[in-house]
Amino acid sequence: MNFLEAGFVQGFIRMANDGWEQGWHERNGGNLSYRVKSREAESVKENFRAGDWQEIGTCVPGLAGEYFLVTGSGKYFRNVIIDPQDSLCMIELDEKGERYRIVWGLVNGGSPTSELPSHLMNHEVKKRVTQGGYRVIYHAHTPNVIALTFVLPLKDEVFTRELWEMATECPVVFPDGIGVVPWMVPGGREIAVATSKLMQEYDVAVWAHHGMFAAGEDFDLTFGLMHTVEKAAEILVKVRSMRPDKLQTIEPRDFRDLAKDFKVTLPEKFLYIR
Ligand code: 2HA
Ligand code: ZN
Repeated sequence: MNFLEAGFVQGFIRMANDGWEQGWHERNGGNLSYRVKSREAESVKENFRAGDWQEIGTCVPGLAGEYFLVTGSGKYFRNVIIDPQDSLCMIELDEKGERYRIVWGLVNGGSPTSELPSHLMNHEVKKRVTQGGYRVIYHAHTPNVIALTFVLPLKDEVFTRELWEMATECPVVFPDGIGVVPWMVPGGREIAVATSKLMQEYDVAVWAHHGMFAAGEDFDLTFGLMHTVEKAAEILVKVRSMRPDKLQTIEPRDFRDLAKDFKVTLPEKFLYIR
């Protein structure tokens, strides 16, 4: 099959373009990765070439031998839809999960996303805790969430509770809550370790003064999660821009009622008394 006609490639390109259209990917901001199913990799392997093995910069033995479709370092989400061969690549990991090689894409040179360690360490955690269910990791520069990292305490409990209150569907969409990573240098192993630790518990990790990481089963769920969190953040920015307090809100007892009817478990640590 022609690589660009494969369903997972089409889904990846559409999601990247949706993120661009939301305004989350200025210049080369953000990155996206998809853990390819073995039958999907099989279906496009006639298009493969074998690049040289390169160091990942971290070790992900839980992902040994797997294939990933990822955005390229320095590439623009804006260009993905018109030139996917230049903007994206498919990589294969070695049998130890220490090195990768490009098997498709980046036809004009380049390397996978600068956040490859974070993407792969998040994939490794999510593959383990969801028994292989999760396949998408998405990093975006979402302006409202970033704005909130200057005015809210950088605590999981505060971000989760404040965003849950902004839209009734939020606790249903992300019942496990949201983690927060304090400001750190991006691109390396240290921020990858901090983020993947949060991904054991949450599907969303905020990077203070930088953006967000979201994880999910497929493109729709992961994009929808990023979109829901960022929209809640937009509402909170509007509320706080009007006045510093709330006259009324969704209260802890309301969340408990919602949890019962919608059959979700909302951890009590987020339902603190203010
Ligand atoms: O430029 O978003 O975090 C890509 C990034 C780095
Ligand atoms: Zn970034």
